Amino acid sequence: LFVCIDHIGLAVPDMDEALRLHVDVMGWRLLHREQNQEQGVDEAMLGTGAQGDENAMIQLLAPLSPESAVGKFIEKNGGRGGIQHIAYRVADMDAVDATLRERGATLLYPAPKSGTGGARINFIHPKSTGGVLLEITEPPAAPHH
Ligand code: MC0
Repeated sequence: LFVCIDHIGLAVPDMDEALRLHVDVMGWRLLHREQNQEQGVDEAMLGTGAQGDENAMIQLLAPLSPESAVGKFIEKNGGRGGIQHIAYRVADMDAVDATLRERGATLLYPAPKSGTGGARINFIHPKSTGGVLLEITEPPAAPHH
């Protein structure tokens, strides 16, 4: 079903501080910035591999409001950040969506929504994955560059 791990989503209370840590200290490259109002996030995508050949990405997610999914996650986590989701890349969202439903997974949205860089995204509820929020993402034809 899945092509690879597309990215790991880290909830961060403070985007500037998180960028200093991950870019200035860790040395990852900033690939993409975006605000997604529907998801309630300010997002920074970081490259972890050689230029243009990412070995999965790291996605920093700062909440746009306390009521957003990431805002609630941070609140429940005592105000600290943490791993909010893991995103599996798929090549054919509609086929994978149908297969997952057939196999009993609980998808959050009836139809895919808009994600980073124009990706099509959906989520599998943590209650049907053993406690981890899983995103499935079909990147646009020319992702992130
Ligand atoms: C909640 N739970 C989690 C969790 N969030 N478990 C693992 N990872 C998470 N991130 C657990 C709670 O602890 C609770 O377990 C149960 O799920 C239900 O929690 P809840 O508090 O009732 O539910 P909510 O209101 O926190 O909602 C959880 C839900 C929400 C997954 C439905 O976070 C959601 O809609 N997520 C999808 C959207 C999203 O995450 N957007 C941000 C990334 P107990 O055992 O206490 O019942 S946007 C993004 O990533 C885009 C930009 C992209 O990549 O392209």
